[in-house]
This record gives sequence, C-alpha cells and structure tokens, in this order.
Amino acid sequence: MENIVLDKFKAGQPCMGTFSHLLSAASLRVLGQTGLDYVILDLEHSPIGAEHVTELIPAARQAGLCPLVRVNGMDRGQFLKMLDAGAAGLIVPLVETVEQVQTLVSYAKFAPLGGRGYCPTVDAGWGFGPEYANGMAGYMNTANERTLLIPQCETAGCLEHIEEIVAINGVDGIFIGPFDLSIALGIPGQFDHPDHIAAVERVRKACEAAGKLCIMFCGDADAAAGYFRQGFPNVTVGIDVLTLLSGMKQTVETAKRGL
Ligand code: 3PY
Ligand code: MG
Repeated sequence: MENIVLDKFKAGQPCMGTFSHLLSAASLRVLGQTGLDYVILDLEHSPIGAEHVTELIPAARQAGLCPLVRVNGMDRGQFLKMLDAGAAGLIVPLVETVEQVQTLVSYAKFAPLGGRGYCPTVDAGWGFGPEYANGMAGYMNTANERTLLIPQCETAGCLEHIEEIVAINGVDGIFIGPFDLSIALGIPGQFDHPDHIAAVERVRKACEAAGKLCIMFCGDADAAAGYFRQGFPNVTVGIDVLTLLSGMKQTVETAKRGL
C-alpha cells in the first residue's frame, strides 16, 4: 500500500499537497507534474461525490499523487467505501469530542484496533495484492498501519481536547482547518491573531509530543513556506480550482498591460 504521506513523515521529510475540487482526472494528471506529493479529494466542499472518488483515486495514483479523501461526515458507510476504493487516508471534518474520534477509529481500522468491516476490494487487489502475503490478518495489519485516519482540528471542542484526541491509538495525525478554527475562536479569517497563532501552535505541539503527523492548511505559497519554517512536517496549500483562477487572472491582468 503505497503511502508517501506516511513514508515521508516517518523519514522526517517535508510533504506537500493540495485540495482537489475540479472533479477531473485530467487536472490530477496536471497536478502530478508539479512536485506535489498528495491530493485531497474533497467530498465536504466540492461537487466530488463518493461515486467519483472510485475513479479519481486511480487517476491520482497514476499521476504519482497519494490520494487522500476528505469525507463529508462521520458516516460508517462512506468511510468503508472510501477505504475500499483505495484511499490512502481519510480526513474527517468538524470533530468535536474524544468519543466521536473513538467511533471514527472503529470505522477506519480493522480489529483489534477497531471494527472496520472486511471485503476483498481494489485497495489490495481483491485479495491478490502483496498485502496478502501473510494472509488476511497480514492485510488487516498493513491496512491499519498504512491507511491514515486524520481528524480535523477546527472546532472549540477538538481544540480543547486535542492532546487526548491525538493520543488515541488509531489516530494517525491531525489536519488543521484554519478557516473553521478561526470561526470557532470568534476571529474569522484572522490567521495572524494571537489566539489563532496560539491554537495552531498548540495543535502542532500536541501532535509532535504524540509522535503523530500534523497537517496545516493554508491558501498560498508564502503562508506554506512560513508553516514549514514553523516546523510543520506537512502542509496542504490551496485548492486546485483557486490555483487555476489566480494563475489565469494574473496572466490576463499582465497581458492587458500591453493594451
Ligand atoms: C478549514 O480551514 O476550515 C478547512 O477545513 C480547510 O479546508
Ligand atoms: Mg473546515
């Protein structure tokens, strides 16, 4: 189970990805040429649906991008579908409590860690992939180790309990959603506000102390460079649709200087 997000984290190497909203295998092939490590197929905030993800995951892999999926809720059925389709990890928005995260572990991880339901699927060659070298139990262990469960920290509840949440066995890391987190803090969009800076650093440190991955989201390259400097091992920068928009907008504005 290839997972460069996990491998780079374990090797202490920085890792970078972006969100995809474009619902397009062609755009994933383009992103594969940019040096990004992974793409997050976003079921929460884009027209991408579960039925599209089954086609977009192999397209991402072919493009050399590790496919993570942001699910759009805490629904067991959707968790299984995304993992069975070969998602390298699930990012889960709007979690609030320790109990919720324990339930997420029960959906996303096989026994003895959790209670993920089993079926031979494309994620390991329908039972014929190398993950089955040591039988079904071997596959289940491999899937538990190499398929990431990453709750988002973007609510007051999650922030309050972040040290406990990140320490849960079966949680592989935390993804910080700065937009919703800033809303939860009562300072929407004020990423330079001391309360936001303190919250983000608290999550980063909690992850570091637990030996877990911490992914920071931001909108542009300068912010991404800043978060790498701050010590984040992994940064998700931008959304493909916005990168297309800003790139072409800048091109049009520059070209118009000749008119
Ligand atoms: C947020 O900033 O709230 C996110 O969820 C990032 O997509
Ligand atoms: Mg959010």
